[in-house]
Amino acid sequence: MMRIEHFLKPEDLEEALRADVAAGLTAEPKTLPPKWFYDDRGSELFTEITRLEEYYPTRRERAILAARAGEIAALTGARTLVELGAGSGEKTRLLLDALGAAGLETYVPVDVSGDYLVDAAEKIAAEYPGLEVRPVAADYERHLSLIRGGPRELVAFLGGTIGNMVPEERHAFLSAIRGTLGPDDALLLGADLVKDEKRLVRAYDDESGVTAEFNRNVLRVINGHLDADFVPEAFDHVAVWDPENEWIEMRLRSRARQEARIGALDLSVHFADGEEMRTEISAKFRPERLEAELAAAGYALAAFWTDPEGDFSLTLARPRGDHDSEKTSAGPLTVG
Ligand code: AVJ
Repeated sequence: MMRIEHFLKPEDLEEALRADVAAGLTAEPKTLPPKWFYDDRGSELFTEITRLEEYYPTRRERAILAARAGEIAALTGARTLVELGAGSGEKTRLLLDALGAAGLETYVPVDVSGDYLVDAAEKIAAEYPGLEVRPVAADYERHLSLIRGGPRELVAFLGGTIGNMVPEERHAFLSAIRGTLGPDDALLLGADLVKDEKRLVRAYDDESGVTAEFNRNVLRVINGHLDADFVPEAFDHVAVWDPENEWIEMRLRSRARQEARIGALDLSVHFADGEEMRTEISAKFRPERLEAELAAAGYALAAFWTDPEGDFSLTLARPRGDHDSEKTSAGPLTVG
């Protein structure tokens, strides 16, 4: 059995869910954070999304990694790979193959879901004999400083999940990662790019309705864990492009006037007919903005890659030494 390091116990997760749901459902407008989509069913639905014709990000990021993994290995000489939000199996393997050939010693997958993490880590350990696999169950937004990396560390945050954060959260998160990095370490960041609105909306509102089910799944998670009685089918899936913030917003729109009871919180929530509740933002970036945000968080770009279509980006960033912080003109950071 693989040993797993736990900074997050199942009770902590339940507690975080309660707090998020209590705050989000009593706010005006109501919101729910996207991290609660991913129970077993939600993770399966997300995997299904990644295979949809409309959902390009996973395929594009995989193509960039396939083309650039060798360069990433050469540029970083990484001996430790820390993957935040691990589990993107095939993409991980592309990295492990290239980094492994160049001297990678340790792989530290970090994820909130312990069960899933152990399964994935055991598979990888079996496929890469000689690689030390050290899974960590943690909330990377809260436990970053507790995660032990190693020398010549590469921290990978892939998939475009950075887009789930609002600008202030991104800044805090990128700065916190920066705080854990030594001069020989690096960050590998996957981020989706601004593009034609139609394609963006289609990617989050697919023909077959998989994303709609994924969106409604947050209500099932709340039902299951907080003794709630949401009727998921009583909410419509909505995906809209917000041109000001340059993010896709997913919402659940109540199909009628209705009440939901959340037993574990002793809370009843009223929804008006047509009321919309935000469940996710997925921000899209322009390269200049990404660079500016990274600079503001204390990084210098080592490489910036996109797929041939320019749909998705992969950035390799290094900590910027204090001495050159003044001469970097990061440009205005667009926050808010
Ligand atoms: C896993 C956060 C990168 O924002 O594109 C997919 C999640 N939401 N379809 C994204 C998601 C709707 C996805 N991330």
